[in-house]
Amino acid sequence: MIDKGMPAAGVPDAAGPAGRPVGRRIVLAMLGLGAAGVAVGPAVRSGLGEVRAALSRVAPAVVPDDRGFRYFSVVGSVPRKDATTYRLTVGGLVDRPATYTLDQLAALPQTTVVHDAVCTDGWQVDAVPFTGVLLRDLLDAAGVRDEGAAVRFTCFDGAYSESLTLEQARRSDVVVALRMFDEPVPHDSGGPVRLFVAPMYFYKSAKWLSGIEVTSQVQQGYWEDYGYPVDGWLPGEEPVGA
Ligand SMILES: Nc1nc2c(c(=O)[nH]1)N[C@H]1C(S)=C(S)[C@@H](COP(=O)(O)O)O[C@H]1N2
Ligand SMILES: [Mo]
Repeated sequence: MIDKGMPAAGVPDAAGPAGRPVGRRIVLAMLGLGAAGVAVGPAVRSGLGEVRAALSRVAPAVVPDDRGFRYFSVVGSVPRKDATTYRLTVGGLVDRPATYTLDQLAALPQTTVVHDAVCTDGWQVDAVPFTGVLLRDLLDAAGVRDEGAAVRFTCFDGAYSESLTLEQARRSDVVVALRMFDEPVPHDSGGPVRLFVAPMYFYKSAKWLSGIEVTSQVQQGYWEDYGYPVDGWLPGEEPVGA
């Protein structure tokens, strides 16, 4: 099932984290680790994990960092952005499109959301504090038009995308994060600005966030093109009646 020469359709940069192609042997080693995996229920792992496992050249970091995060990127290298070069645009179906610098985002009211970060691969980091601007504040500042029903996120890695319904986007636990554990979000963790959609699997939390676009309907994101659910609720988090 793995590495049967699957074309890299939708995988713009079929290379490992170091920019080198990930060979079959390494992929098998990773799958071995995945099979030994933990926490997430078997249904989730077989449903979602295998999708990603089949994309044999997209390699998550095998070794967790000291907090337990495993670096993930669908491209081999991501440009670094700082206070001088970083920009976040808010546009689409809004009355007042805007572009924010890092300093401008930092000057807005900041909210801390604490929640477990849970990857579908079977790892999680408990109670991660992410601090930043509530997504709904940026949407309100932009003035969502009546036709707006969803939000699409794009990233300066040039490849990843995600989306939420407007209702999900307006929740008080969805934050455009500038800080993590009360430090600036590091590059490897998606800094200087990443999304944190606390009640959903971590794939919904786009790293290296560069664009927020209000759309008329949900446009599925990167992993969703491979079968991941668009509504990526964590177990028990799905709103009643949703
Ligand atoms: N831009 C971008 N965002 C992304 C991803 C990615 O590959 N690119 N991977 C997602 C997945 S599947 C997970 S589990 C987390 C990983 O975050 P980390 O690298 O900080 O551990 O980021 C999510 N956001
Ligand atoms: Mo993930």
